[in-house]
This record gives sequence, C-alpha cells and structure tokens, in this order.
Amino acid sequence: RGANSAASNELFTVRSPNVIYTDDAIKSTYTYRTTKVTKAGNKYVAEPLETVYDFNVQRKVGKVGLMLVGWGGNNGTTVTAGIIANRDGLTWETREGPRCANYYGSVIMGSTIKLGNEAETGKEIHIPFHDILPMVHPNDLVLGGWDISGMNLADAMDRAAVLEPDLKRQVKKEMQNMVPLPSVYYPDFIAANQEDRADNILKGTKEEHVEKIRSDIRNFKAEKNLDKIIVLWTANTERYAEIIPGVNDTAQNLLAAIKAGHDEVAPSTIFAIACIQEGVPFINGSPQNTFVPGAIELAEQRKSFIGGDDFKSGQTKMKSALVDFLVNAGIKLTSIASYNHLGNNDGRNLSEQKTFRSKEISKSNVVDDMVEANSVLYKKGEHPDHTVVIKYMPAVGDSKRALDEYYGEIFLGGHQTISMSNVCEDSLLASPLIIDLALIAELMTRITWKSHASNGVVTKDYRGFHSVLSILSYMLKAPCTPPGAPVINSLAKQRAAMSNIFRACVGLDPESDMTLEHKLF
Ligand code: NAI
Ligand code: DG6
Repeated sequence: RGANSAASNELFTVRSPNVIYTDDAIKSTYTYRTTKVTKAGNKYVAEPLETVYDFNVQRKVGKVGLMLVGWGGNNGTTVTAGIIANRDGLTWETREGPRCANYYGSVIMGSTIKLGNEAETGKEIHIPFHDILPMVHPNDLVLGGWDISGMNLADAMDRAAVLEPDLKRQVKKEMQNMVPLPSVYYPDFIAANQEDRADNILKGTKEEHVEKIRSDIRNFKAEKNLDKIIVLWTANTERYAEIIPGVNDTAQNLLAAIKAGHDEVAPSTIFAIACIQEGVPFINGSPQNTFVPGAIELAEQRKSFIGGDDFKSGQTKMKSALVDFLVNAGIKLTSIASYNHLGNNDGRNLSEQKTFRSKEISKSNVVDDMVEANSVLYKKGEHPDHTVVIKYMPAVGDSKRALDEYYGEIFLGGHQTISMSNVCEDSLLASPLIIDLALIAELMTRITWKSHASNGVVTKDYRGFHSVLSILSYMLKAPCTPPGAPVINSLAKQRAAMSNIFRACVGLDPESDMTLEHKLF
C-alpha cells in the first residue's frame, strides 16, 4: 500500500484473453448482457441483448485529498479522528475494555466480495472489497475543509461528544492544528439556531465565494502536493432551494444568478459549482436539492463528477433492506411509521420546519421503486402509508433512537407487524460512508470506457462515466441519477451494481449466485 499503489499491491490477477495488464492500466473487454422487452398486445417479448465494452482502469492511485464542508461538525471530526486512529493503529480504553481502530461500517473497508470458486475444492473465495480494483487507502487521505465555525478540530471533537475520552486524548494534538477554512454562510438556508456557531464566514459576493472556494481547493492541492481532491458536503442540512425558471434551471442561468447574487443560490450549490468548475468530484451528504437542474447541466457540460444526496446510515439503511425483503417476499407492506429523536447539532438544525422538510423528503422516497416493481401487490400509483417524524432531544446527543413500525398484509387477510428499535450512533455510522463515498468517487476518476458496434468495430474514444455518479447510491438516501435514469433504492441491488461494475472492469462476469456447479450433479 502507499501513495502510488500499483501492480505489486494487487491481490489477484485475471487470466483471460479479455484482460490486459500494462504498467499503467488494467484493460478489459466485457460483454454486458441485458434483456430487451417489447410489448405485443397484452404479452411481452423478451430478447437477450449484448453490448461489448472496453474498460480502462488506471492503476496508479496517487495522493488524494478529501476536503469536507462542515469539517468541524460531528461527522467531520469523527471521520478525521477515525482516520488518524486507523493510520496510527491506536488502541484506547473504554469501560468495556480496550478497543482498537477499525473501519467497520465501511462497505469498501469492512466487507468482502466473492471472487470465484477454488479450483479443487469448489470453495468460495472472498476478497476484501477494497482489493477488487486499485483504490486509495483511507489512511492515506489528506484531510482538510471548511466550516462556518472556526473552532479547531480537537475542540470541535469535544463539542461533538461522540468519541471516547482516551481516544480523543491520543488524536488531540494533531487535530488541534487542523482549523477549518472560512465558509459560505447564508443564514436563511439553515436553522436560525445555528447562528451562534457562525464565526468563520466569508465576506463578499456569491461570485467571489465561488472564486474563493476554487482557490482554496487549488491552494490545498498545491500545499499538500496532491494529485487530486474530492470535496464532500457534510455541513448542515439546508432548506430546499426554490427551482425558478431563469435562475437555476440551466447552467447558463445558474451562473448568471450567482453573478447577480440571487437569493435562491444555496451555499451547498456554491460549493458544487466551484468544484464542477475546478473539475473536482463533489458529493452531497445532506438531503437538500444542492444539485438544481442548472448545476447538473453544468457538471455534464464540464464532465465533472457529482453525487448525492444524504448519507444513508441507520434507519433508512434498514428500511431499504427490509422493504426490499418484504415486498420481494410477497408481503403487502401497507404502512411504515418512522419516528426518531436525536440530540446532536444535526437534530438541533432539523428542529426548524424548513430544514426538517428536506430530511423528510429524502427519508420518505426510499421505498418507491420497490413498491412500483410489484404489480401483483400494488395497483398502479398505490403506495404504503409512510410517515417520518424527527424530534430534537438534547439528552441523547449523537445516539439517535429510531423507532419504526412496518405493518403489512399477509395470507388471507392476516397482518404482520414488525416493530424495530434501532439505536443509531449517528456519526459513527455516517463517517465510514464518507470514506466509501470518497474512495469510490476517486476510483471513478480513473475508469474510462468505450463501446463496440454490433459489427465489432470500436466506435468511441475512451470516456468517463456519466457526471452524476449513481454508483454511489448504496451510501445515499436519495440517490441522484443521470437525468431520465431510474432511481434504485434497494440496498441489495445498489451493492450488486457496485461490485458487478467493478468486476466488469477486470473482465469478470457479474456474481449471479446461481451456483449451478453445486446444483447439477
Ligand atoms: P453537524 O451539525 O454536527 O455538523 C455540520 C457542520 O457544518 C457544523 O460544524 C456547522 O458549523 C457546519 N456548517 C453549516 N453550514 C456550513 C456551511 N455553509 N459551510 C461550512 N460549514 C457549515 O452535523 P453532522 O451530524 O456532522 O451531519 C452533517 C450533515 O450530514 C447533516 O446535513 C446531516 O443531516 C447529514 N447526515 C448525517 C448523518 C449522520 O448519521 N450523522 C446521516 C445522514 C445525513
Ligand atoms: C434524524 O433522522 C436526523 C438525520 O440527520 C439522520 O440521523 C440521518 O439522516 C440518518 O438517517 P438514517 O435514516 O439513515 O438513519
């Protein structure tokens, strides 16, 4: 492992006429098989379809910077302390005994992928997810960022009240020297109760703010000698920006609105635009509509990566797994009541209706596709009732209590009620997602593809994936997809998409779980 991790660090190679390894790249030719369906009267005709792609993955990872907007918040300080703790191999005392640093909760760092079956025994071989393709190791990420609160990260970590005292003691010295850059603060976009921490804010116009953020990114890159930077919004949830024709509906209008200092341009959109203009991936970990249509159009025009919205950490992650299970088990889910209370600054900010509304939207839409896919249980347009409640309860701090009741109809008019109490230690669940999002976004900057025409002629030059990185969906409550592309919320499908796309990049077929070799004796 190291800044220039390349061939010698790779855990496996693929032996196949479709895969070539060069010093710089892994090049694969991959046949993507789908099924085309046409409707003939009231019947369907299904036709197997094949498209051949060439993928090119650059093997050299380089030195990567991760800049967090909201660096001094609960997530920002927790992910920073967590990376230092892992990098330095720290152990610390708790009342339950010593604990050591790990990356549990990160799908990339904490889970495995099935590579295949061992030749002699048929035994499944699983490898760490991180080893499927060359990826930056989180311990090597160089951290920086912005916050409207100028508190150094050690004090901010105390303010967050997430980590054990003995762990904080060990990372304190390094974090004391980390001070967030001043940030963009438009009070109207977050709750009024946040005003007392806003002591580190940029003066000037919206246009100047974009330029300042751009120069911050460039300076950080130069100072730390980085090859690339990823920017991620983990700052307060903002209210939704109104979509106004002529203001934020097109790239051109949005840039003009920023120039004119229009009120409906949110701080998170200012960051998104700055990143798009710098060609730096920008990920939104909060629920608001940072990516107004004009921002998406600009990202597409500049071929710059964006991803969002809203980390999917606890209650919603359970929901996107459980609803998938229930609906696919043929159980007609008829209502979901999701209540939660929490006492951290996120909860405080969400105690205002306008910011709560953003969260309510992102938490509510997560079952739509699964319900829509089951026309046996649900008529067109029919949905389970779904209520989301969030209450601010300072006493429980970062230890959010999520209570859910899933109520559904089973065989012959019976009912199934599942009541769930889920204690989500919010920042400890969200921080590993920040790492996953950064690692995958970075990887996507090194993958290009081209396609073959049906006569085998390679038609296009290599190019990157679509600017809207829907491959990040597993980590996000309300996944952004390219305009017109469907939103997939099922957790299992989201994970399979990630692992199978990465398998394709090394010329391996998707993991189908058919295990025919054990079924056809
Ligand atoms: P937090 O309130 O502790 O931290 C947010 C930080 O952002 C604060 O330090 C605040 O001063 C700063 N901030 C506000 N506006 C800013 C701006 N314009 N520029 C720079 N900094 C700004 O919140 P926490 O718990 O860290 O969560 C961050 C975001 O992630 C919230 O939007 C939350 O809803 C979202 N989220 C959190 C999850 C979790 O489990 N912790 C899960 C899903 C989403
Ligand atoms: C209460 O819902 C506050 C929120 O910020 C959540 O803690 C956060 O969005 C995580 O939500 P979930 O549904 O993934 O646990």
